[in-house]
Amino acid sequence: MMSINQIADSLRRGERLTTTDAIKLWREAPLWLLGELAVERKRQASGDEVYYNRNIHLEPSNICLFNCEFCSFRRREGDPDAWTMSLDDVEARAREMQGSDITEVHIVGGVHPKHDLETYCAMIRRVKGALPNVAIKAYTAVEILYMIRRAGISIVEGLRRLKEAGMEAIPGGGAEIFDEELRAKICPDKCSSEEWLAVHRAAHNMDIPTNCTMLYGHIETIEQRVDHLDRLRRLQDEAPGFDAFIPLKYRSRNNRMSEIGECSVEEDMRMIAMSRIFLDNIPHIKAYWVAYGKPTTEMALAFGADDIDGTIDDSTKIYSMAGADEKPSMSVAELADLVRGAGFVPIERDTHYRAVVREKKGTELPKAEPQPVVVAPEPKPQPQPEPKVEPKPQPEPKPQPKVEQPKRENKEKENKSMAKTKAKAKEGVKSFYERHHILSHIILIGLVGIALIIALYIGLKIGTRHGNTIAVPNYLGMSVDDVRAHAKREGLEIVVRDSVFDSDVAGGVVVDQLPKLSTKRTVTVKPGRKIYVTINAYNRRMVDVPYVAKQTLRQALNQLERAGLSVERLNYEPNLTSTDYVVRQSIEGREISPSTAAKVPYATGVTLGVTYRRDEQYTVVPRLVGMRLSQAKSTVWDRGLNIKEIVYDATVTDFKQRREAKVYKQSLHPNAGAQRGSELTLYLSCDMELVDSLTKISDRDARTYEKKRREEEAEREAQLAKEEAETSEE
Ligand code: V47
Repeated sequence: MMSINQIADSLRRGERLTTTDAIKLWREAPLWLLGELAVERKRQASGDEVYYNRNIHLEPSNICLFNCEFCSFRRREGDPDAWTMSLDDVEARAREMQGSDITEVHIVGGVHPKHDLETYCAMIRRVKGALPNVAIKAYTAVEILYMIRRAGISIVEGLRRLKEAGMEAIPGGGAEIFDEELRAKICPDKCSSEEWLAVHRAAHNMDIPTNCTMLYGHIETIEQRVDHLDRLRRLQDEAPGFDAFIPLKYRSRNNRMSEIGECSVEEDMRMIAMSRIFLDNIPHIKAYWVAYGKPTTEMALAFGADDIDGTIDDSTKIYSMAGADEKPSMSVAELADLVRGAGFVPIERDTHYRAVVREKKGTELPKAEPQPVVVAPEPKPQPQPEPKVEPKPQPEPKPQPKVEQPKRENKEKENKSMAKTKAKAKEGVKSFYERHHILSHIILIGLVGIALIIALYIGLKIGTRHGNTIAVPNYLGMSVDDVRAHAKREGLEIVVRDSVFDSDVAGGVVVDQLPKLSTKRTVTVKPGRKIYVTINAYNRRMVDVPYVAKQTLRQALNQLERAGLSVERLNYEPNLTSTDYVVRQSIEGREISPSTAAKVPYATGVTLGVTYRRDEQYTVVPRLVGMRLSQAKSTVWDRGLNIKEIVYDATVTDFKQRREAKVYKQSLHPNAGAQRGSELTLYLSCDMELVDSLTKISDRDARTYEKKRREEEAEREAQLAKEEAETSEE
């Protein structure tokens, strides 16, 4: 086992922390070392910047079907302090924020027994209607699973409907702690860890960004914390889409775990630092100021956090009910001061971590790397009442203590004499230029020449191997043996740091590398430097096969998705009573019965025997253009269709690109009618301009074929009616 110093050195070299080393580091490393390592990683990810946003939370109800031990927020229906907002209340709250500068509404509440998917979608639509320029980050995976189960649809279909309603991102709540035994103790009713991860995986595959959390500081062990972080890191490797991780400190007031008390601030700092160090693939670590309070949040920035959440405007009760500060609210000036106090540069961000630049309002231009987003102020309500605009927050002038006065006078004198000296120098340069006109030009040309030579030299040094650096080669798609041989010739060392499994990629092929290559510049390293690669595994993880027959196709698909299996083929057979009912299931020709205990490799395809009624033999082809493959596949099966072939164009050359590629063409027209069980071919590309342009064409296609299908349906119905009439005559 490595010593703490060896682990620290490996982290400084940019290596990934293993779970064993993480446990050791968490337990044994001095706090200062964790801070140093975490901040080093934070600086690599986000430099000097620390993010905040202008947001409110909307908690539509505190009535919840689930009864978690740690929750101080939950009430039962009929409790005197239970509340439920109607859709009108939700809209009214959103309207209150018109004319404000918020960029995000975070909606989360209890799992209400009377709310269904439609209610949840309607809430989003009401908020979006009132605040069209604001992003909606809505519903935890726990709420989402509840609503889609109730609707009897797949995760993908549920997310599609929420996205269509206006949901732009998913918050990280409900993860609690993934360890199954502990989860059963503190939140036995909640969805399983696998289910929580399945919702976020599906969201990432549909381009919906999400956050993730962990509830810590109660009865969990360090091993259970590391296991939790490890499951998040693995999911992010497999299907990237987490924007931020938020460690949530357990607050102990008014709940059934109160006697445990709360963990120390040192524990908080170790938690923040270890999250930053371990989660090397999640860009942001958020110290949620509402949960921590301001002083601890400021300290968290010295331990690797780079986000503190937002203005909140006294809109969440989850933490105040559990013992954190009452009425959480911070002005922009206070948030920015907190960040500056810790020595970092405050940047206002939107939900997608783009720097916000405000029109007209004269806010300074932030220097963040991500492309700034220009935010127009939300439209004012009609008819216009007195706008309830918060006075524009100004950095509060710090009161000047009296003893400081003489110092200030000295400073003013100093400034005046500096200004005089500068003016004199300017004067001198001006008169020299006037007196020696030609000489000045020669000097200027000389200086420009020297600057050019220096720039050329630096350029050559970076672009070639002059000097002592090597341009990092692109190893993606090569076999690890070839990579090793090439690296040896180049004077580099290859370390396999992880493996993943993709059935379409040969075993041993490199699917990721660190340092990563950049599209903007050549990445160089010193000779002898280690290049860390992730390879495609030779063998797949084995998973249990669930018995999915004797239920609807949607339910069966849902169960297969959760088990990590896919569909090989849907075989339709006529039936007198039902359509889309699964009657049998097999894998590689082997029939599966309720008593079969089979384990198969992850992502194996299952063949399902599905029924159709004669009058329902046609289904509607979905519009797939613009979707990633995983989303397109679930949508196709959900409509009772099969996939014949998947064709990638020349822009897709490796494993990662296959995950990112989107459908640009489908062999059956969207909205056309097709016999259940029909096959279609999907064409995918990473050329997003092509995908975007064909999405528009596909929209037009969809309208045309909708009309055609309706005509065909009418014809078929008439034909059936005729046939029925003929048979009854006979
Ligand atoms: O899942 C409930 C936690 C979470 C307590 O995604 C408690 O940006 C401590 O997830 N002590 C909901 N924590 C809040 C949440 C969140 C908050 C801010 C930002 C984001 C984001 C997400 O609150 C729950 C649960 O883990 N929680 N009770 C308690 N007594």
